[in-house]
Amino acid sequence: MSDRVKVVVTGAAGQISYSLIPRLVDGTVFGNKKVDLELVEIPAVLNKLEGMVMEMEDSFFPHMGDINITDNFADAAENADWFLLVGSIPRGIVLNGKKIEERSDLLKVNGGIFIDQGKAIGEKGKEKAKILVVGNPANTNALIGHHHARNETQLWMAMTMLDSNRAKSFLAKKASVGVDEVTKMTIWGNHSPTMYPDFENVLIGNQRGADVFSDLQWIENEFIPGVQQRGKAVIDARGASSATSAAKAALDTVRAVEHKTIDGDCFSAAIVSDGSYGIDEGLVAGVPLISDGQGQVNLVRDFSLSDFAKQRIQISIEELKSEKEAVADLLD
Ligand code: NAX
Repeated sequence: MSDRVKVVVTGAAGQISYSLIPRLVDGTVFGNKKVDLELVEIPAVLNKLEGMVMEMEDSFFPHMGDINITDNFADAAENADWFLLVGSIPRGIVLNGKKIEERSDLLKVNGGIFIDQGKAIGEKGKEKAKILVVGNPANTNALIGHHHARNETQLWMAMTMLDSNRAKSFLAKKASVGVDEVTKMTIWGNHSPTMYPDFENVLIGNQRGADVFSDLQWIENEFIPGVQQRGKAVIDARGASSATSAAKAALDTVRAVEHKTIDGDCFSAAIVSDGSYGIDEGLVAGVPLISDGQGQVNLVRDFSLSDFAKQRIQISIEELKSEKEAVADLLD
């Protein structure tokens, strides 16, 4: 196994990346490997990345390998093992004289970025490279990227770990246990307010959530909407979207893939559906996953879903289907 790992991060001058990048080289994610970093940004903010590189050099990270900044994604993709696609165009920005406000415009503008990035990853990224899409709309961006990559050895994921971590925190408080006692958490569907946090299959210690959480009023009126709307609550309170917790979630996802999943646990990310659990084949939807720690990630296939869960998941799947329709012209 190589003693180096090459990681490409887009949106590298953004607020999530500011928390994320230093922690990629602190030795906790990739162990003893040297981490080569390719930091990608749009030309207008490349100079900000020069400051980032200086800070990285000034931080004394023994695990940091080469660090390069570029606005050329295709060059950065060459032989990369991991792609953390954080970069995206936010809602509200004016592009070519038009304000990007509608979700359909947002889908198209960001989807467009993922055509070229997908092609470059498929052609130039390593066989079995791992791709984590963080930039929103994450699931549909991943759908577009995967479609254009045309490389089935690679694993495309969209991030639902932040939602999963949030859900664990809500459930731990309710059950009066530490967050470390909450395992086997899955976010089903889209990373959007339709996501479904699975309180029934989760484990609190050794007990199934379905046996622990009998207060269904709380589940329906506080837990599910609380997790679904947490991103907005953070924006309302902080005046900016989640950054530290989003960076931690991206690191948790990389760690979950790189290390063998503990028996009986799983982790949450959205991957391309093979039709299991009634999720339309080809959609990128949140599901329970396990890793063998050797680069192979598998779907956990034996979750039982109540009618309530199935109905909630279907709402999110319908949303993913409509997002796919909205970007149909980007999928040729
Ligand atoms: P910022 O606006 O701070 O940073 C985004 C960066 O991306 C900017 O520096 C921009 O120049 C860059 N960028 C835009 N187009 C690019 C391209 N084609 N190539 C390379 N870089 C490009 O946003 P930040 O707060 O860091 O959030 C980044 C994305 O994460 C947003 O789309 C956000 O909605 C999304 N999130 C996703 C989460 C998830 O759980 N999946 C949670 C957190 C976050 O909201």
